[in-house]
Amino acid sequence: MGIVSPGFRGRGRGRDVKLPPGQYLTEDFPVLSAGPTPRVGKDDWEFTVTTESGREYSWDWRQFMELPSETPTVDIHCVTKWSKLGTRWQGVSLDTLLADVDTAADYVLAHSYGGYTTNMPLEDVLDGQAWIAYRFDGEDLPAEHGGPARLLVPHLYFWKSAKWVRGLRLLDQDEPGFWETAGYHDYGDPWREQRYQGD
Ligand SMILES: Nc1nc2c(c(=O)[nH]1)N[C@H]1C(S)=C(S)[C@@H](COP(=O)(O)O)O[C@H]1N2
Ligand SMILES: [Mo]
Repeated sequence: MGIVSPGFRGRGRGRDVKLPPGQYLTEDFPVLSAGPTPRVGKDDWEFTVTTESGREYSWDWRQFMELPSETPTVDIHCVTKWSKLGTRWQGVSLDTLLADVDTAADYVLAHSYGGYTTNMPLEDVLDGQAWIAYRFDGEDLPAEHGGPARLLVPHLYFWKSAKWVRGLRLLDQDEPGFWETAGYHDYGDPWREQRYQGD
């Protein structure tokens, strides 16, 4: 008899759990931050989209709360190998935020209060794939998990989901962010195990 008890692989509410290669399941919600947690009050919070021509679109918290929100339930995959299934969020779709933004850019660089950045193709944050999330599991998003609001891009490794997000820069040319500059993969698809440059 092995140390993996029968039925272990069947965990996760009866469905067959399919994880990206090299990942393991966790039930808790680890905190991974490269620096101190910025404390950004909702009164001071602002979210700005800057286009490739320098045009800016900004929302303060009150305006942001007036936008229609969605409640995605998604699986998240951290490059340190934990995955968490069925996480429940509330946030504003990037489709909503970018709907009236005049751009022909191909890339986006998300930037955060505290200085963190991360990049991805613009098409990866459109078509129902990304949100600015402000609630997790029915509660306001705690500061350690990125509150007041964070980017949520669950189909890419979780380092792309910038906590304390303050804006998006839309760019004609790809520009690597914090971890991408440090040797992590430019795109970061967990299903293709794109952890590091060259993967
Ligand atoms: N601003 C900011 N966003 C960040 C990070 C960070 O250090 N700073 N870490 C990233 C990494 S590596 C992961 S795995 C997730 C962790 O989110 P969590 O702490 O809510 O689990 O946030 C991502 N977003
Ligand atoms: Mo991570």
